[in-house]
Amino acid sequence: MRTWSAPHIPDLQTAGPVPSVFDSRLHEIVKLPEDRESASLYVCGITPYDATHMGHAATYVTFDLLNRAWIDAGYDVSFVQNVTDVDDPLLERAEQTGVSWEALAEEQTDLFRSDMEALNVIPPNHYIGATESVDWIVPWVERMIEDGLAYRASGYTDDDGVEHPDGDVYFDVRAAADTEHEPARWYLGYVSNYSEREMGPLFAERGGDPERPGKKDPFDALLWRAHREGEPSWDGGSLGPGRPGWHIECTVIAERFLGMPYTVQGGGNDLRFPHHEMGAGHAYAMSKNRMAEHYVHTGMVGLDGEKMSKSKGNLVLVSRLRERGVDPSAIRLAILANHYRTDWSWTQELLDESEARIQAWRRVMTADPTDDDTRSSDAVITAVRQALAQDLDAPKALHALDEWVSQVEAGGPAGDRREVARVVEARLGVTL
Ligand code: 5CA
Ligand code: ZN
Repeated sequence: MRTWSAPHIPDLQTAGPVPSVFDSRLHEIVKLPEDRESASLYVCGITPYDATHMGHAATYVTFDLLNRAWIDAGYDVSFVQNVTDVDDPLLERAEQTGVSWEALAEEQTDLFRSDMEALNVIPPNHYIGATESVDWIVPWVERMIEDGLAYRASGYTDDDGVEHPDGDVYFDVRAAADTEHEPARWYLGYVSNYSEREMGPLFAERGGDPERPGKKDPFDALLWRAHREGEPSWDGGSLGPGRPGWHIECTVIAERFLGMPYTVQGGGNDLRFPHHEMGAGHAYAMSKNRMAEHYVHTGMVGLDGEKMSKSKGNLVLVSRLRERGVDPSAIRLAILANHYRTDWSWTQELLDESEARIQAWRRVMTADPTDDDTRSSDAVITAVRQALAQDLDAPKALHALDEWVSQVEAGGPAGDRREVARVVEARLGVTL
């Protein structure tokens, strides 16, 4: 798929530190990449309806900070993202609103691209739709069936009397668990560390179908959905016509463009289970390898204290703010004012503070240089880089810059203002 245009990233005079980030699987902060000259990143993309809300934006800005940290440290970064352009929630929304699912996906993906561009998010090297990946997915699912790691379930009649055909294919979570390696490369709970008691309700809430008759285990995840009347479908070879399940889409796209294991799998906390759990299980079934070396997850963004979600309808859309004339740099700064691992809420006050901040920064950072003594600017540049290298601590970086700005406004030494501005643009992605 088409991506979006890349922002300008100024070249800095020296290289930045290698970042350390909290791995939510290991539950500790680790330096990454380990022992490599390049880094690879897969960030789960949107399901294109109701995009881009502030939660999405915060998640993509977070991984953009990681990408920028790697670039600053001198790494080559391979970055891949998907678009879930066919899945149940998209089809349901299209039906409710009376538009075709293709048109809805295209319109929302376009909006997402323009929002990412406005927010200075570096585009992925490969931006791949689920609908583009079906031909790559089918052979993997066929092989999982041959290897005894997936099975075809029989049809059934649901509670509403709707008949479902034979041929849905499920991933066998018990058969697929790794018993060959020490430490194991996958088992149910490997990524999320959740107990099965915790997984139960999350699986049902987040697209799983624990009650579906004919499954070997309630946690078995859908790999291929046999064609139903009125649903889009693709040629599935020996699987028959149908469409892919959600998790296998990301696994196959990541495997194809990054190989396994790649450095970081990223997304919001809501993807820890089942999505990243099952994706890692599919990856092990396909390749006997781990999917990713590290898992990084962002906190959930709400509105005025409530979880922001499509179902609640309390969405703050980046495009709406932009239409109202809000400066995208202020939106980005509002996101950066919160640590990516905390859950936080969007408020008007946060936006007001961010608008005041960008104005103060512009006053100081774009003024003419006044002194050659660069101790003051060197110190703030080091503080910004160190804060971001220590678990992407953007609030700490913002605080260091605010202090420097106040001191300069109070008549203190500025040093090389232009280099500070370049660091702000390169590392925080904020246009001055
Ligand atoms: N298409 C799948 C991933 S393959 C999906 O989850 N799409 S999404 O549109 O629902 O979400 C896109 C990304 O935004 C995911 O990484 C998700 O974890 C993140 N996200 C969704 N809601 C929020 C929120 N309220 N706060 C923070 N991140 C969120
Ligand atoms: Zn995904």
